[in-house]
Amino acid sequence: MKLCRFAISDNSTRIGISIDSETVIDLTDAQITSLGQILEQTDPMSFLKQLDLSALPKIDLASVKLLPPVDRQEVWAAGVTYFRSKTARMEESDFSATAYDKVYDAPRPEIFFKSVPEKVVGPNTDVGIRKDATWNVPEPELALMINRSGSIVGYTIGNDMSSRDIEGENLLYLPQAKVYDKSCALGPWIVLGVTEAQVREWEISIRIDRNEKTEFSGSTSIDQIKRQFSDLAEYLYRSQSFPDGAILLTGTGVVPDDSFTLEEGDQIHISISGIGSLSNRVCRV
Ligand code: DO4
Ligand code: MG
Repeated sequence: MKLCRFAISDNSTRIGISIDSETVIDLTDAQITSLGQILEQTDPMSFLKQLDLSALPKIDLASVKLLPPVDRQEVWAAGVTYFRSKTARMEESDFSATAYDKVYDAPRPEIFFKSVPEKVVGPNTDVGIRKDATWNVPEPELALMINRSGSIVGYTIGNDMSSRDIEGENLLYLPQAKVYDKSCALGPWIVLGVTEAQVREWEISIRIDRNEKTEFSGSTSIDQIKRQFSDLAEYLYRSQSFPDGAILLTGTGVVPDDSFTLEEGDQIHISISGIGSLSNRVCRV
Protein backbone atom coordinates (compact mmCIF):
# COMPACT_ATOMS: atom_id res chain seq x y z
CA MET A 1 0.00 0.00 0.00
CA LYS A 2 1.25 3.50 -0.86
CA LEU A 3 0.64 6.66 1.19
CA CYS A 4 1.14 10.27 0.17
CA ARG A 5 0.70 13.85 1.35
CA PHE A 6 -0.98 16.12 -1.13
CA ALA A 7 -2.66 19.49 -1.59
CA ILE A 8 -5.80 20.27 -3.55
CA SER A 9 -6.88 23.54 -5.16
CA ASP A 10 -7.81 25.22 -1.84
CA ASN A 11 -4.20 24.50 -0.70
CA SER A 12 -5.28 22.32 2.22
CA THR A 13 -2.83 19.52 3.03
CA ARG A 14 -4.26 15.99 2.99
CA ILE A 15 -3.15 12.41 3.44
CA GLY A 16 -4.01 9.89 0.75
CA ILE A 17 -3.68 6.29 -0.33
CA SER A 18 -2.79 5.46 -3.90
CA ILE A 19 -4.93 2.68 -5.30
CA ASP A 20 -3.84 2.85 -8.93
CA SER A 21 -1.68 5.10 -11.09
CA GLU A 22 -4.52 7.59 -11.63
CA THR A 23 -6.39 7.93 -8.33
CA VAL A 24 -5.76 8.81 -4.72
CA ILE A 25 -8.17 8.17 -1.83
CA ASP A 26 -8.49 11.23 0.41
CA LEU A 27 -8.37 10.15 4.10
CA THR A 28 -9.59 13.50 5.51
CA ASP A 29 -13.15 12.23 6.16
CA ALA A 30 -11.63 9.36 8.19
CA GLN A 31 -10.12 12.10 10.44
CA ILE A 32 -6.62 11.32 9.20
CA THR A 33 -4.74 14.57 8.68
CA SER A 34 -1.13 13.58 9.35
CA LEU A 35 1.19 10.77 8.34
CA GLY A 36 2.08 10.27 12.00
CA GLN A 37 -1.48 9.10 12.74
CA ILE A 38 -0.80 6.12 10.47
CA LEU A 39 2.92 5.54 10.93
CA GLU A 40 2.64 5.49 14.74
CA GLN A 41 -0.02 2.73 14.75
CA THR A 42 1.22 -0.62 16.06
CA ASP A 43 0.32 -2.12 12.68
CA PRO A 44 -0.22 0.64 10.06
CA MET A 45 -1.40 -1.79 7.37
CA SER A 46 -4.13 -3.35 9.57
CA PHE A 47 -5.16 0.12 10.71
CA LEU A 48 -5.68 1.23 7.09
CA LYS A 49 -7.40 -2.02 6.10
CA GLN A 50 -10.10 -1.56 8.76
CA LEU A 51 -11.12 1.83 7.27
CA ASP A 52 -14.09 1.80 4.89
CA LEU A 53 -12.11 3.08 1.91
CA SER A 54 -15.11 2.73 -0.42
CA ALA A 55 -16.87 5.53 1.51
CA LEU A 56 -13.99 8.00 1.04
CA PRO A 57 -13.59 10.45 -1.86
CA LYS A 58 -11.37 9.41 -4.75
CA ILE A 59 -9.44 12.19 -6.44
CA ASP A 60 -7.82 12.29 -9.84
CA LEU A 61 -4.06 12.19 -9.22
CA ALA A 62 -3.48 14.65 -12.07
CA SER A 63 -5.47 17.30 -10.19
CA VAL A 64 -3.47 17.21 -6.93
CA LYS A 65 -0.06 18.54 -5.93
CA LEU A 66 2.02 15.82 -4.29
CA LEU A 67 3.90 17.10 -1.22
CA PRO A 68 6.96 15.68 0.55
CA PRO A 69 5.85 12.71 2.71
CA VAL A 70 6.95 14.21 6.00
CA ASP A 71 5.02 16.02 8.72
CA ARG A 72 7.07 16.40 11.92
CA GLN A 73 9.84 13.82 11.37
CA GLU A 74 13.47 15.03 11.36
CA VAL A 75 15.47 13.80 8.36
CA TRP A 76 18.85 12.11 8.93
CA ALA A 77 21.18 10.35 6.51
CA ALA A 78 23.62 7.46 6.60
CA GLY A 79 26.75 7.61 4.45
CA VAL A 80 29.31 5.29 2.90
CA THR A 81 26.96 2.33 3.04
CA TYR A 82 27.74 1.21 -0.54
CA PHE A 83 31.22 0.26 -1.78
CA ARG A 84 30.74 2.75 -4.67
CA SER A 85 30.23 5.60 -2.23
CA LYS A 86 33.39 4.69 -0.35
CA THR A 87 35.59 4.59 -3.48
CA ALA A 88 34.13 7.79 -4.95
CA ARG A 89 34.77 9.71 -1.75
CA MET A 90 38.29 8.33 -1.31
CA GLU A 91 39.08 9.61 -4.85
CA GLU A 92 37.49 12.96 -4.10
CA SER A 93 39.85 13.78 -1.23
CA ASP A 94 43.28 12.54 -0.12
CA PHE A 95 42.69 14.47 3.07
CA SER A 96 39.62 12.42 4.04
CA ALA A 97 40.30 9.08 2.30
CA THR A 98 41.27 7.23 5.47
CA ALA A 99 38.11 8.36 7.26
CA TYR A 100 35.88 6.98 4.49
CA ASP A 101 37.84 3.74 4.30
CA LYS A 102 37.56 3.26 8.07
CA VAL A 103 33.88 4.12 8.40
CA TYR A 104 32.86 1.67 5.66
CA ASP A 105 34.21 -1.22 7.78
CA ALA A 106 33.55 0.13 11.27
CA PRO A 107 30.67 -1.25 13.36
CA ARG A 108 29.33 2.32 13.88
CA PRO A 109 27.88 3.78 10.66
CA GLU A 110 28.28 7.37 9.48
CA ILE A 111 25.00 9.16 10.31
CA PHE A 112 24.48 12.88 9.89
CA PHE A 113 21.63 15.36 10.24
CA LYS A 114 20.07 16.29 6.90
CA SER A 115 16.93 18.42 7.27
CA VAL A 116 14.18 19.75 9.43
CA PRO A 117 10.78 18.69 8.01
CA GLU A 118 9.74 22.12 6.78
CA LYS A 119 12.83 22.45 4.57
CA VAL A 120 12.27 19.18 2.69
CA VAL A 121 11.11 19.61 -0.91
CA GLY A 122 8.64 17.31 -2.62
CA PRO A 123 8.17 15.93 -6.12
CA ASN A 124 8.17 18.25 -9.15
CA THR A 125 9.65 21.22 -7.29
CA ASP A 126 13.21 22.60 -7.31
CA VAL A 127 16.21 21.11 -5.53
CA GLY A 128 19.18 23.37 -4.88
CA ILE A 129 22.85 23.63 -5.68
CA ARG A 130 24.82 26.06 -3.53
CA LYS A 131 26.01 29.25 -5.15
CA ASP A 132 29.45 28.89 -3.52
CA ALA A 133 29.98 25.31 -4.76
CA THR A 134 31.46 24.19 -8.09
CA TRP A 135 30.92 20.40 -7.99
CA ASN A 136 27.36 19.38 -7.18
CA VAL A 137 25.62 16.02 -7.45
CA PRO A 138 22.33 14.42 -6.51
CA GLU A 139 22.48 11.31 -4.31
CA PRO A 140 19.63 8.88 -5.04
CA GLU A 141 18.81 7.04 -1.83
CA LEU A 142 16.25 4.73 -0.27
CA ALA A 143 14.69 6.46 2.76
CA LEU A 144 13.43 4.58 5.83
CA MET A 145 10.30 5.86 7.60
CA ILE A 146 10.88 5.07 11.28
CA ASN A 147 8.25 5.43 14.02
CA ARG A 148 8.84 6.86 17.49
CA SER A 149 9.74 3.42 18.88
CA GLY A 150 12.49 2.98 16.29
CA SER A 151 10.69 0.46 14.05
CA ILE A 152 10.91 0.83 10.27
CA VAL A 153 7.33 1.11 9.03
CA GLY A 154 7.74 2.29 5.43
CA TYR A 155 10.02 3.36 2.62
CA THR A 156 10.24 6.36 0.30
CA ILE A 157 12.69 7.88 -2.20
CA GLY A 158 15.26 10.48 -1.15
CA ASN A 159 17.74 12.81 -2.80
CA ASP A 160 20.67 13.80 -0.57
CA MET A 161 21.91 16.75 -2.69
CA SER A 162 25.64 17.25 -2.06
CA SER A 163 28.46 19.66 -2.87
CA ARG A 164 31.44 17.43 -3.51
CA ASP A 165 34.06 20.20 -3.69
CA ILE A 166 33.10 21.45 -0.21
CA GLU A 167 32.93 17.95 1.27
CA GLY A 168 36.24 17.01 -0.43
CA GLU A 169 38.11 20.07 0.82
CA ASN A 170 37.73 19.10 4.45
CA LEU A 171 35.49 16.54 6.20
CA LEU A 172 34.62 19.15 8.80
CA TYR A 173 32.75 21.01 6.05
CA LEU A 174 30.31 18.09 5.61
CA PRO A 175 27.32 19.89 7.17
CA GLN A 176 27.78 22.76 4.67
CA ALA A 177 28.07 20.30 1.76
CA LYS A 178 24.88 18.56 2.84
CA VAL A 179 22.58 21.02 4.59
CA TYR A 180 21.38 24.15 2.79
CA ASP A 181 18.16 25.37 1.18
CA LYS A 182 16.42 22.74 -0.99
CA SER A 183 19.15 20.16 -0.36
CA CYS A 184 16.77 17.35 0.56
CA ALA A 185 13.99 15.96 -1.63
CA LEU A 186 11.63 13.16 -0.61
CA GLY A 187 8.65 11.41 -2.14
CA PRO A 188 6.29 10.88 -3.71
CA TRP A 189 5.03 7.71 -1.97
CA ILE A 190 5.58 5.89 1.31
CA VAL A 191 5.32 2.16 0.69
CA LEU A 192 3.99 0.21 3.70
CA GLY A 193 3.81 -3.50 4.46
CA VAL A 194 7.05 -4.71 2.87
CA THR A 195 9.96 -6.47 4.54
CA GLU A 196 13.65 -5.58 4.31
CA ALA A 197 14.18 -8.77 2.28
CA GLN A 198 11.60 -7.60 -0.28
CA VAL A 199 13.06 -4.09 -0.41
CA ARG A 200 16.54 -5.52 -1.03
CA GLU A 201 15.23 -6.93 -4.32
CA TRP A 202 14.43 -3.41 -5.58
CA GLU A 203 16.61 -1.40 -7.98
CA ILE A 204 17.40 2.29 -7.56
CA SER A 205 18.15 4.33 -10.66
CA ILE A 206 18.78 7.93 -11.62
CA ARG A 207 18.58 9.89 -14.86
CA ILE A 208 19.72 13.49 -15.23
CA ASP A 209 18.45 15.35 -18.29
CA ARG A 210 19.92 18.60 -19.61
CA ASN A 211 18.24 20.45 -22.49
CA GLU A 212 16.08 17.35 -23.06
CA LYS A 213 19.10 15.05 -23.46
CA THR A 214 20.25 12.52 -20.88
CA GLU A 215 23.50 13.75 -19.37
CA PHE A 216 23.96 10.92 -16.84
CA SER A 217 22.15 7.74 -15.88
CA GLY A 218 22.96 4.88 -13.57
CA SER A 219 21.45 2.28 -11.30
CA THR A 220 22.26 -0.22 -8.60
CA SER A 221 20.56 -2.81 -6.44
CA ILE A 222 19.32 -1.83 -2.98
CA ASP A 223 20.86 -5.13 -1.86
CA GLN A 224 24.31 -3.52 -2.28
CA ILE A 225 23.69 -1.59 0.97
CA LYS A 226 26.25 -3.08 3.30
CA ARG A 227 24.38 -2.62 6.57
CA GLN A 228 21.05 -3.98 7.78
CA PHE A 229 18.32 -1.29 7.79
CA SER A 230 17.44 -2.15 11.40
CA ASP A 231 21.09 -1.66 12.37
CA LEU A 232 21.09 1.85 10.83
CA ALA A 233 17.84 2.72 12.63
CA GLU A 234 19.17 1.35 15.91
CA TYR A 235 22.28 3.56 15.73
CA LEU A 236 20.16 6.63 14.92
CA TYR A 237 17.95 6.01 17.97
CA ARG A 238 20.84 5.29 20.38
CA SER A 239 20.68 7.87 23.16
CA GLN A 240 18.34 9.99 21.06
CA SER A 241 14.54 10.06 21.02
CA PHE A 242 12.28 11.07 18.15
CA PRO A 243 8.76 11.68 19.53
CA ASP A 244 7.45 12.16 15.97
CA GLY A 245 9.56 9.47 14.35
CA ALA A 246 12.38 10.07 11.89
CA ILE A 247 13.35 9.56 8.28
CA LEU A 248 16.74 8.03 7.52
CA LEU A 249 18.33 8.16 4.06
CA THR A 250 20.41 5.02 3.57
CA GLY A 251 23.30 6.29 1.44
CA THR A 252 24.05 6.44 -2.26
CA GLY A 253 25.39 3.71 -4.52
CA VAL A 254 25.24 5.66 -7.80
CA VAL A 255 27.89 8.35 -8.20
CA PRO A 256 28.50 10.10 -11.56
CA ASP A 257 32.06 10.32 -12.94
CA ASP A 258 34.19 13.06 -11.40
CA SER A 259 33.79 15.23 -14.54
CA PHE A 260 30.05 15.58 -13.90
CA THR A 261 28.48 18.48 -12.06
CA LEU A 262 24.85 19.59 -11.97
CA GLU A 263 23.73 22.77 -13.71
CA GLU A 264 20.76 25.00 -13.14
CA GLY A 265 17.77 23.69 -15.11
CA ASP A 266 18.84 20.02 -15.02
CA GLN A 267 15.99 17.59 -14.44
CA ILE A 268 16.71 14.79 -11.96
CA HIS A 269 14.59 11.63 -12.02
CA ILE A 270 15.18 9.05 -9.27
CA SER A 271 13.26 5.77 -9.39
CA ILE A 272 13.02 2.85 -6.99
CA SER A 273 11.33 -0.17 -8.52
CA GLY A 274 8.95 -0.86 -5.62
CA ILE A 275 8.05 2.79 -4.98
CA GLY A 276 7.89 5.02 -8.09
CA SER A 277 9.78 8.11 -9.25
CA LEU A 278 10.87 11.38 -7.68
CA SER A 279 11.53 14.19 -10.18
CA ASN A 280 13.01 17.62 -9.44
CA ARG A 281 14.51 20.51 -11.37
CA VAL A 282 17.80 22.05 -10.23
CA CYS A 283 18.05 25.69 -9.18
CA ARG A 284 20.89 27.69 -7.60
CA VAL A 285 20.35 28.80 -4.01
O1 DO4 B 1 30.51 11.44 4.20
C1 DO4 B 1 29.98 11.69 3.20
C2 DO4 B 1 28.58 11.50 2.87
C3 DO4 B 1 28.22 10.13 2.44
C4 DO4 B 1 26.88 10.04 1.81
O2 DO4 B 1 26.07 10.94 1.85
C5 DO4 B 1 26.51 8.81 1.10
O3 DO4 B 1 27.28 7.85 1.04
O4 DO4 B 1 25.39 8.77 0.58
MG1 MG C 1 24.21 10.52 0.74
